[in-house]
Amino acid sequence: MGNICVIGPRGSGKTSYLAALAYRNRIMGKSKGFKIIPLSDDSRKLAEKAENIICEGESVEPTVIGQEIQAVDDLPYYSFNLEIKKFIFSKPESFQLNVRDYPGEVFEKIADQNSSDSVYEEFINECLMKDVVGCLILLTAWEKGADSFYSRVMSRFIELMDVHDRTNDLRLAVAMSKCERGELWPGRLDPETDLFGVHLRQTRETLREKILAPNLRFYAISTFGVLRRTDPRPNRIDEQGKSGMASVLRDAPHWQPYNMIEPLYWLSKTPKTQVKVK
Ligand SMILES: Nc1nc2c(ncn2[C@@H]2O[C@H](COP(=O)(O)OP(=O)(O)OP(=O)(O)O)[C@@H](O)[C@H]2O)c(=O)[nH]1
Ligand SMILES: [Mg+2]
Repeated sequence: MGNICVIGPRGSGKTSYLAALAYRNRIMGKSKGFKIIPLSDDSRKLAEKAENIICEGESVEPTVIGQEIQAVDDLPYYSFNLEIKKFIFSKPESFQLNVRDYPGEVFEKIADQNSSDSVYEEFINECLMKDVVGCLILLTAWEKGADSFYSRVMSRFIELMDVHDRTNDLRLAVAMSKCERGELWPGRLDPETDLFGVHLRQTRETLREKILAPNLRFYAISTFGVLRRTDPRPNRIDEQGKSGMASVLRDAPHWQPYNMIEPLYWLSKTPKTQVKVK
């Protein structure tokens, strides 16, 4: 059983990632050694919408705080059961994953010391509650300015972890999302060195400095993936969606997301407490 937070800036792919998790099982989950079963009403609804979200970009609308969403409880809350079979003859391991789909807006507010709206405060309190085992942090930008911004957000987030007494027992899986992008794809094999070390070095250092090594891992993930093992072109095209340009799958029958489960598996293995070493 694991409460996990998926957080990240606007447009970093959080809703798409969750939709893909909900949908994946229908097309290939079982054959790839894992099985995902949506448990809550919200996750069942997401599974139904997922095909349109992923394949047609229909309703990948930004998650925003507004009239319909005035409190964290108004945001969708997904529960899945994940069953993973690591080796052919091994017994499957099963764990429950509970996750809320937060808007990027609240993540971006972390850097702002004066932020004090109620949704933001509820978000921080919920994310850093003792029964949350870890956070999957999706970062996406690597152009000029992104590194220093992410680094500021992370630095403040770590201060907040400290205030909530979570510095030593909250795991952070920090992922570069949309890693099928040509410039990033070759770096996916060792993302800590070849993605974060190259494009988000300051962010990596801020995290390494303050988070215990056993509680920190870097990942590369892509909800869309590439066309084929032998054809590393992104399985993605940009189309006009309902609310502006949206990226959608290019070749749905060959959809092969990259590394979506690995960070969840690691987060779910969180030991309850870590020995304090610094
Ligand atoms: N290239 C690429 N685009 C993706 C991927 N995953 C999502 N996207 C696109 O990124 C855009 C934003 O995706 P969302 O899932 O809405 O992002 P979000 O993090 O939920 O955004 P907010 O709700 O605003 O915080 C959409 O156009 C998606 O189609 C991916 O793996 N690769
Ligand atoms: Mg969203």
